[in-house]
Amino acid sequence: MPGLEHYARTHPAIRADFTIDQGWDNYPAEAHDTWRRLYARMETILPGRAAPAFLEGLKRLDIGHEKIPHFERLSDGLEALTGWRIVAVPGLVPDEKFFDHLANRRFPASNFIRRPEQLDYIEEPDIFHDIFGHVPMLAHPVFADYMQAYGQGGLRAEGLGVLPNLARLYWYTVEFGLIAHEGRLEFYGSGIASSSAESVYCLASPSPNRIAFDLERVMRTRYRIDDLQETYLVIDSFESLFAATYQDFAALYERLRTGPTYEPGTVLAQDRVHWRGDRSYKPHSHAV
Ligand code: HBI
Ligand code: FE
Repeated sequence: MPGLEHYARTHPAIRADFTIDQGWDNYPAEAHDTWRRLYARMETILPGRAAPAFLEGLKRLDIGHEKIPHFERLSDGLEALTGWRIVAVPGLVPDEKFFDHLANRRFPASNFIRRPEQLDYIEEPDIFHDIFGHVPMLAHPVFADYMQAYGQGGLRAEGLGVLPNLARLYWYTVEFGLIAHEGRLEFYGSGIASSSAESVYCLASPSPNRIAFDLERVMRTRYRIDDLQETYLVIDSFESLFAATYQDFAALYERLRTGPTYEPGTVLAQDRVHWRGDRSYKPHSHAV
């Protein structure tokens, strides 16, 4: 994770909490054009696939099709709904800074956008992932509380050696979560909602497993950061997700000190399986 000194070379005005000014006036026309193309592409894919909560958030926030959104303006609308604001950061920030922002209902969003030749894939979260992917769900009252609780839990977990476990919870819910809704699956995860390939694959492909969410199970399951997922975890509702995770994790962390860690594609006898993947898609990378 880059430190303050690293970012200070390119962002001399970076603050101790790793925030910077968004610098909206400095985006070249090409940057707005990349936003417009990414937005237009996702817009045709979302109906019938994205959870109503996501679509509702997108609609209520008026994120903007044509130009990169202005964080202050967008934050005013978001704050009126759930009390969250968006702050600009230059990229990934250290875990404890990230958790501190979330615990205070501030979502750190990268201020840069991918280059035109990176339309389909980027390593680091850019403004399209952070804003289009994450912010609609922050307009949902229960999900907004879940995100804050995750930040508070992260701060408490510092130094306990369990951050990899906690990061898996974030990955399989906030980033790549599916939800069962009226007998069908839909997605709410930001990594899905900001990817034209994964937003189709996650629901339509026979390849990945789709397994009911279980807290200890997810904390024991590795994930891939640079490929389509082999397993998606399915929640029944945002209320049940919040209820399952709003507890003191001390006893759970104690259990996690021993016992198995599962590879991303594993299906267990105890799993409630919505769909058992045929594993026809072969991932080309390793899991973390
Ligand atoms: N920083 N900007 C940014 N965005 C993230 O999603 C992020 C981060 N720092 C740490 C982090 N995520 C994860 O490692 C935590 O969920 C543990
Ligand atoms: Fe993300």
